[in-house]
Amino acid sequence: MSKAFKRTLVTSALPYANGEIHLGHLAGAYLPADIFVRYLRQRKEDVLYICGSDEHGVSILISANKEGVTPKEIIDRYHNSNKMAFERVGMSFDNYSRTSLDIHHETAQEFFTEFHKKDVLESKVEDQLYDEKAKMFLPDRFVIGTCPHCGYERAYGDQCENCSKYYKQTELVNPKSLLTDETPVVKSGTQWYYPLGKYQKQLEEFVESHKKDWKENVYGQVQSWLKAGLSDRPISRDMTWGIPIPLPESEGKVLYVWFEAVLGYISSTKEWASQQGNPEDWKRYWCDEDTRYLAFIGKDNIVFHCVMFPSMLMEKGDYVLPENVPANEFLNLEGRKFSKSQNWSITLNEFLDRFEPDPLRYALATNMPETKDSDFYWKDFQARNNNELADILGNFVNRTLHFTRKNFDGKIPEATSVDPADTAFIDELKKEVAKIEVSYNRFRFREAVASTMNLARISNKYFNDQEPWKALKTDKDRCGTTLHYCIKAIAAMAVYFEPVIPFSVQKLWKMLDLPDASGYTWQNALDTELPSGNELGEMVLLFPKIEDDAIDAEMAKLGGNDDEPARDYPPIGEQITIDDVFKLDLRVGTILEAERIPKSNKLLKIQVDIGMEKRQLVAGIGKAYKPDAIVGKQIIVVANLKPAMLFGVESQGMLLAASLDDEGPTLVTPIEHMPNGSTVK
Ligand code: B3M
Ligand code: ZN
Repeated sequence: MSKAFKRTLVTSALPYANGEIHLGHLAGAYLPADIFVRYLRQRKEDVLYICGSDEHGVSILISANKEGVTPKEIIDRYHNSNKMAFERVGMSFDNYSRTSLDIHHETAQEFFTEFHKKDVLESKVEDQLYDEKAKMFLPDRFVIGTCPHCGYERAYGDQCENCSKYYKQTELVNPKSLLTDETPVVKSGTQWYYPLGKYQKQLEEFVESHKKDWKENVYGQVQSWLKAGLSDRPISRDMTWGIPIPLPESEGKVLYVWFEAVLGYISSTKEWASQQGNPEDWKRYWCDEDTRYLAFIGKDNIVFHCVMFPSMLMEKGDYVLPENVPANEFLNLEGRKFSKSQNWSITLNEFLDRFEPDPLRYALATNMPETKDSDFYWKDFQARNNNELADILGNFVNRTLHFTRKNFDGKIPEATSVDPADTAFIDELKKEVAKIEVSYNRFRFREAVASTMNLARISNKYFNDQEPWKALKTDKDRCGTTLHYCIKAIAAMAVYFEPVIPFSVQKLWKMLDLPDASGYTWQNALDTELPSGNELGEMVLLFPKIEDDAIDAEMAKLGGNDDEPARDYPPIGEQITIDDVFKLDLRVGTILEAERIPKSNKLLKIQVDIGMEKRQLVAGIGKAYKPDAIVGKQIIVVANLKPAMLFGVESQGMLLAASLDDEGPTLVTPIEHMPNGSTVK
């Protein structure tokens, strides 16, 4: 890092208060931030960690509609349960706020009003999607359709969850209202627009200045945005749930959730400052160039944090911009996306009802989706606990303290017979600590945590090499010295492991019962003198083994139906006659070749033999199938479909595939092998 900052402000994305936090969320924007914050606190740096619930937006309204309750009921329920889950897993927020608070409404309205007064905002009459049955303009999340960029069929009105592109709702192909299932019409309406394009140059400079320190995925995504050119974005919506636009002529309109949610970081900091009895102190973090601001998020939020929010801060002036935006990729569960409706999920609260937080933190940290998507596997979780936390770290602590109790009256032995091996041991630990620092400073958490466990590996090796059980009989001073150094290593590890397993570290300090443990810092832990003769505290088992039964029970629950399956069945289509059915000419064909269409992770270009001829098809099955996996398979082709161009490639027909919710698509195939060209009726 080039600049020397005086303090660090860390934020984690504000989760929507319309669902429970699950392990995927935790691994994305929360655990890495918490580990980093705790690391800085161990270094005694000035750091503030801010988060809260995102309580507006259409997704909350949709949840409320589905359940037939008020949005307020939804946000209260999930705000409280997520706040509790975060506490249980040790998220050390200095403040966890909520965007429904007055302080946030005021902050967001202040930004809007100031922009409006400065004539930054433009009121425009634009085409929008209108639901004639519900008699309202449809906010973005109330519409789904096919993404104009990648062909994903459940893309929202403002952004595609598949390719992350951001577009106008009228660009959606085959839009459908989520309120009524009707096809909306295009109608003109008035909205407030934010001139994102105005900041193009400033944003380019800002992003370019971070080329070296931002993660590749973040820098790359922002670059492609900037290259495409930024345009005006509507920031008002016609609905009642949200922050009212503070203008008489805009009655009935609220601020677009993303315009205000990012400002939630600021209002949460204001709330914190008031609670501290120093209401103006938030400015120290937001309005002082000596602050380093780090925004931890998931990859689907990159554009809002790297483009939209910084431009708003630039326009407001006097605010710090994010110095880094370490966005993680996604975490899957046992090889599949988390899905509540398919019961392929585990919420954080459920998890913590059955297991301790530290093994979870450790297992997720070793396997974070840092540079690519990764998976949580139950067996891996068990192995990380049993084979690493218990067998490496737990074992070292246990053997050292047990030996000391048994042979030295439970008192820290004096180091009366120091040997080069002891100083070499400390040096080796210091070298590993230096590696951990480098990794943390580059936001490489997996690497940092692996090096942290090496401290316990190095310590076990030292214990084995020194063979204190032999020295006990021949040279008790030497034996005591070895134990002294082992206890010194444990105290230091309490510091270095704290960011990852804070609950166990509390227990460690109790077991050591050091009178002034608070004097330990990241920088001095291995140089701090141990008070020889001091009595150790009670021993406890740090990491009980997790049995196979417990893991098998969790795996058996996945995909099961003990909860009501909340499937989103598409409605049955309009009735047709047998003549309509016979209009379809369906043929059996064999896939000869398949390849991906560049820039689309969904579309495959497929060559099919349908007996009398070959056909080229473009099919949206690229997420479910690797091209190689389908070559040779027999499929069913709609052979008399008018050819169409998709992504610049001609598709001469269509193949049949089944899907429901986010399950599938799976190819429909004849159960016995049939000659190509056979008709299907
Ligand atoms: N609530 C989206 C999400 O939970 C959104 C983040 C807001 S950050 C200001 O993924
Ligand atoms: Zn897309």
